Amino acid sequence: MIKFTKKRKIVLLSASLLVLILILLTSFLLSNKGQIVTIPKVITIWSEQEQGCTIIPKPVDYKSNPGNFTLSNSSSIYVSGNNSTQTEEIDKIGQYLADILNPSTGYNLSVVKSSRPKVGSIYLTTKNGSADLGNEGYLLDITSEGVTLRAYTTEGLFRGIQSIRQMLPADIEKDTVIAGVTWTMPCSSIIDYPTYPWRGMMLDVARHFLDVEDVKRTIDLVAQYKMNKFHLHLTDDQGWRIEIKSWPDLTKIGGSTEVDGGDGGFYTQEEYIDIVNYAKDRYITIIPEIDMPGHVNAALASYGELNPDGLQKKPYTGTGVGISTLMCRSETTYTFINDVISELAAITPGEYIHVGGDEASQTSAVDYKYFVGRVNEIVATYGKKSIGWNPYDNSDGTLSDDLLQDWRGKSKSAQSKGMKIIMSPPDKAYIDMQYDADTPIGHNWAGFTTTDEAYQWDPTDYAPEASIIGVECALWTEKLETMEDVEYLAFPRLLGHAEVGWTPKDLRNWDGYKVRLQSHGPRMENQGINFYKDPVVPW
Ligand code: TNX
Repeated sequence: MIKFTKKRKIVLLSASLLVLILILLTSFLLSNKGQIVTIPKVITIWSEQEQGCTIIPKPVDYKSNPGNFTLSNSSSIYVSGNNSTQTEEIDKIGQYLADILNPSTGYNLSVVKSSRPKVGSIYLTTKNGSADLGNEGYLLDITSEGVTLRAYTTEGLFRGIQSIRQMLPADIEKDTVIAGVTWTMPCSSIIDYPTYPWRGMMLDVARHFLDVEDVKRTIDLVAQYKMNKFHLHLTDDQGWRIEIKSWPDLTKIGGSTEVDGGDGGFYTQEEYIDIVNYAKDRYITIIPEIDMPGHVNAALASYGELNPDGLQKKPYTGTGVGISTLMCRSETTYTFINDVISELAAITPGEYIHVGGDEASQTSAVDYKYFVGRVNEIVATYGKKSIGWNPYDNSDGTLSDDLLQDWRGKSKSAQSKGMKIIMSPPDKAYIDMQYDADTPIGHNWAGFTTTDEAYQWDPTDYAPEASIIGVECALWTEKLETMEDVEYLAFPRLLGHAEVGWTPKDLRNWDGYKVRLQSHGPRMENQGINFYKDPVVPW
């Protein structure tokens, strides 16, 4: 047996300790490689042409490096959070990504819960994700060895996987196996986070009804451009589309028709919950809207007691606006609203309920202000905050933590109350406007809106930056009926609105954007999107 002197023992012990420390340090550094990044506070202007980036919305920072990463049949998607609940959440995001990548590659990429990704894999993690990234920011590092997506929250990872998918060849968006494609992504490092926390689309399902499947498809389509709010305009003169169990005729009568007298339709509460959950899995909040005190003929047609003469109105299938009002001084009206809001709030996890408030030309100004105050009290009773279209902000009942959805611009009341504003200027963001005189579908009361016009605007053109919470494009459906029509009007303009909400103003310019948009043509085609090939883009 070898005997050590005391001195030798100490030397040996310190040497092993040193080796241990070295091993621990190297493995720590290795497991964290690529994460020592300072999030820039000052935006550096970079050009997509120089860097070869085609992502929409344009990331805050993008550096291209030599080489490519290639996805292969032996790649996996590794997922790891800071605790087991988070890892489960990231597992679902990994699965969402696998479901996009597997059909076209023909691979069977599996999701592995581990923080030790094998070479050649994609790694999604919140470990060491800096809080400076905010809830939706992410870091994406692509080397020939692997792809690392890091974020502070799981939401940031969901936004980040949209960039991963856009960096793969456009064929990735097909739903059948495409042979002969090398599935590469350019080596690069991306630092990205949104400018505004509210980036949404509104869909009017009242003028023409769209079923659950159409709504889900639209949610999927907008999720890929990192939008996070989906606003459902659920009621209007022509239709009531959400089941209210205590007032069943709202859907039985009010939901039975639509513009031009079609069959209409409505969502049961179970279907609505299904939509809410579907959106939630895509980190999108549903914003339900009950439009009042105007735009209520469908309710007036369903219940006589909501009318001054006690008689039900006739269903309305025209396209006029400003034709109806609730009785603002009748307690029956507030009992009705209380029941509607209480049922809707119970199935709406988001913090906001939109209460409309637009074009109430049958309501006197005094009654309108009184009405908004009463409605806001009801909304608050159920733990929600309200949103309204102008002139909703003019009422004393509108409070600083309510939101104005601004379709007028330069709203003084909202600003003086310190309310935040969702910007929806009709000549830019009403995507039911015709593109030009030759395009067959849409309104043109706010003018024609070509794809470049829909892109070249900024919310700060209408209000100071501090008042703005974000951007929403609105698709009203008086003039459209089918999902094909929805896609034709929304695409490609919606991509521009997604970028206006996400990308800093100083990084945006039409010349760079139109080239990126062009490269999205095949992606939209592969998803079967019926988009308008606006001649302003070199498709
Ligand atoms: C205005 S602006 C409306 C809607 C119409 C739309 C058609 C606003 C809040 N309301 O009632 O559907 O124009 O473009």
